[in-house]
Amino acid sequence: VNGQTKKLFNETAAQKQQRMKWWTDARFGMFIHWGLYSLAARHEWVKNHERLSNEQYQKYFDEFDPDHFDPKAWARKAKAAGMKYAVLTSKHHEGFCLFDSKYTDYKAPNTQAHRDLVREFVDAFRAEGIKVGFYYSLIDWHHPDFPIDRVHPLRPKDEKDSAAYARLNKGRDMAKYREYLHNQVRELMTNYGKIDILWLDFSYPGQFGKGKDDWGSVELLKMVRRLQPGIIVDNRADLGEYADGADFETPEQVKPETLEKYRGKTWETCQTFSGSWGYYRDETSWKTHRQLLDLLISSVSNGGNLILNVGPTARGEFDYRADNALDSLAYWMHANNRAIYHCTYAPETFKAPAGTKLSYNPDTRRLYLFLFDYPENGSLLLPGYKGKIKYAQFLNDDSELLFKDGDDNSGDLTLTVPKLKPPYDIPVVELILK
Ligand code: H79
Repeated sequence: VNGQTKKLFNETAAQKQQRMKWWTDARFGMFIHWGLYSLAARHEWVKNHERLSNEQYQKYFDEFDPDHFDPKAWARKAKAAGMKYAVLTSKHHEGFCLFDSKYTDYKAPNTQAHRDLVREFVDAFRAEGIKVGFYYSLIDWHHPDFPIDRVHPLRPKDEKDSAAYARLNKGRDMAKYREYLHNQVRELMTNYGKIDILWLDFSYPGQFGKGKDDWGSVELLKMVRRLQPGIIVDNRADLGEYADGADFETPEQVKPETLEKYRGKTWETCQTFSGSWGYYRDETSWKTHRQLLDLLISSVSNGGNLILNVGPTARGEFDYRADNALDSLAYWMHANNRAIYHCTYAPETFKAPAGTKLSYNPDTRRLYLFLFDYPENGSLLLPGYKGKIKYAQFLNDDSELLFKDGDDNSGDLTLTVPKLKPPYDIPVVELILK
């Protein structure tokens, strides 16, 4: 508030950059939202939206039976799509734990699954060489000590009535919940080997809200980094003056055009296929292949990551729409991932012509031109590129593209492209700088 910031960890900027290098290079990850809400199949906030009590929600715990759960298949699909890390909801706001916690009975081992599903996720993804992370909800709509606030399913009808909150919260003790949350995060950071990412969600400080003093965020972060020194942690625990102790910003479900303002920061946009994070059977708002590609390309070309979410079904598999979307991304990434990994925004001098976006690999000094609109007339004018390009090719087949520096003083370069568009929704041209 007073603009003063304090250091939470003894780490230089260069050391932090080193710790995060694999992640900033990766650019593309998979989010997985899976829990009891997958049975309701109408949004992971169903308990909140429909103001359901624990008793009303109990049927999902009783019926949870993920007989098709096959995390190796999930991991293969993530890998094929070019995703380098995966983050699973160990516990979402509903409070149900996919892992075996000794601090609760509200967990997968006590359902018809009869086992720790987080452990199987970790083993399967690690085996495919994919980094693993845990999403852990700070919010808990099941725990008896979690005080009812303005975001709780059991919030009073008049959401500003402080007397009503006081009545509802008799017997609820935030200190006890805080201890529970710290205990569970300690379990997650202790029992599953090396964990690469922790994704805490989320804070809403202010009246009838919750923030860093409720979560004990500063102590929590210290514990996490002590147990997992290499871990990367998101920015949603509300660290206040210690905000520098968080590793990345988390623009959620934002439009690709808004990502330019994050240049120079460390960030990851989290996005869904259809709007909801949990499996939502009847949702019809699925993004097209082109929209998904735009999210990935817009992230990289503004120096950030994309974590794209899958909401598996209650039986534990990806539904056909998620499979189809991932297959299309796999096809595109197989041919074009050199424009994604280790790439960022292009140096100032290179502007993306209309209908294109640009990324840049600073190590190989190669520019990537994403052709959102394929040039109809067989050529593309690149303003200011004159004299700067050594070689040009399509990325999907390394086939040469001819180009010519302009002979006037405009600084233009003209790239020739074939009539036949390569079989990719958005083809990529690789420009090797002199
Ligand atoms: O796990 C996924 C979502 O379920 C969760 N984050 C992703 C990764 C999420 N859903 N919504 N949100 C985060 C933001 C919610 C904001 C609101 Fe509010 C809750 C708007 C109104 C109620 C914050 C709290 C602003 C006012 C109160």
